Amino acid sequence: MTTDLRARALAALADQTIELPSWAFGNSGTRFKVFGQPGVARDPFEKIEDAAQVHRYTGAAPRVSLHVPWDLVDDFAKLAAHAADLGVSIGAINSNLFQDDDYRLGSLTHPDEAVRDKAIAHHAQCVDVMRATGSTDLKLWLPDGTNYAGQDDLRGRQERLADSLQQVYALLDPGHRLLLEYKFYEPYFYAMDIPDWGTSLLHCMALGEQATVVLDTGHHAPGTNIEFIVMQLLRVGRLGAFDFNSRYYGDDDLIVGSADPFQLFRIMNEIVAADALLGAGVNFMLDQCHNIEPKIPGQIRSVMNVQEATAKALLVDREALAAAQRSGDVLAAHGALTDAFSTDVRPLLAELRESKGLDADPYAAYARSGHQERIARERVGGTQAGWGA
Ligand code: RM4
Ligand code: MN
Repeated sequence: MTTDLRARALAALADQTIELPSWAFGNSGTRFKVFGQPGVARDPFEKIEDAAQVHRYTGAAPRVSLHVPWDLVDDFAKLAAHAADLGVSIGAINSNLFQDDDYRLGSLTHPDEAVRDKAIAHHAQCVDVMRATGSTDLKLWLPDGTNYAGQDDLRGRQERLADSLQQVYALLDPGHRLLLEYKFYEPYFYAMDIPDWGTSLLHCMALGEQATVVLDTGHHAPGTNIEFIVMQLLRVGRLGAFDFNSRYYGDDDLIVGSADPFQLFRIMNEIVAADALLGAGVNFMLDQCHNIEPKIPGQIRSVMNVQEATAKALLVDREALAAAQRSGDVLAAHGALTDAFSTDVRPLLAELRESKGLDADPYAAYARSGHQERIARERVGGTQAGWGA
């Protein structure tokens, strides 16, 4: 790698940030079993303490997304101050439309206006949380859908959704954004109401400039070319955020970069090619669950994986790539990517961390710190956090 490319990569990596999900620090599992783990956070304050540990060792994770009502507290200003004391801040506020009996047939798409109103009012509550915590992003994953052909009118549901979203959008302050997520299946299996990026984008475009698409890497059919979607959303300035995770089958929510590091590299390559790593309004978030592995180390590993993929994307020789593309040299063009992907960027990242006064290996440094043993010892009594409201 040239010294120039290396220096530019280091500078970009120094400013890259990754947002952590509060729910990664609570207990989670599958529909078969939720395993408890010693030392798991019991309330949102402890979740933020855990997230702050990830930031302390990586220096790259200064924000925490909250989920409402899971993270409801009496005093959100106090929670934000607690975060600030620990060197982090509150990121996106996630609404929850998937755990209320009233939403069996839908929330923002429900045939009954009273239920739709309730789902809209929930977003007013989330916007209040944004105001109290200084968050700028309202993140909406719509779990609505149908299980059987004919169960409801597909088009009617879209019209009701458009109307509900407009009411949610109207709640936002000028500096706020609406991040609209899509998912191709689950919890419904015939038709989801926002199954894909196209549907999400259409709704965002109808709403206005403050609405952008969230791409959760686990929310596509197997084999989908995700980097193509990244490129397309960047082209039209509507990629608001990622929910990063890995999948082998469905929405597995495994550690980002664990299943297919080359895919993560290809995604970050589109980001770097479009100069969208910094200052382009793309919020790089994690949406993961650590069902069997310890949570803080799981998040540290995830941040490191995103940094590695980013570093490799920054090392692509873009001049050589463009020249090969222009001359139709298929293998040289592909080689420009695979050369960068094959580079061991761990020494570069170690250098970056040391220049920030951090340990070269955040994962090992956290393990040595004794923190995991301390929380296991100290956090006794109370109820561990999980997917309950
Ligand atoms: C959903 C979706 C949302 C996340 C919840 C926990 O599948 O990915 O982003 O808030 O899970
Ligand atoms: Mn998600």
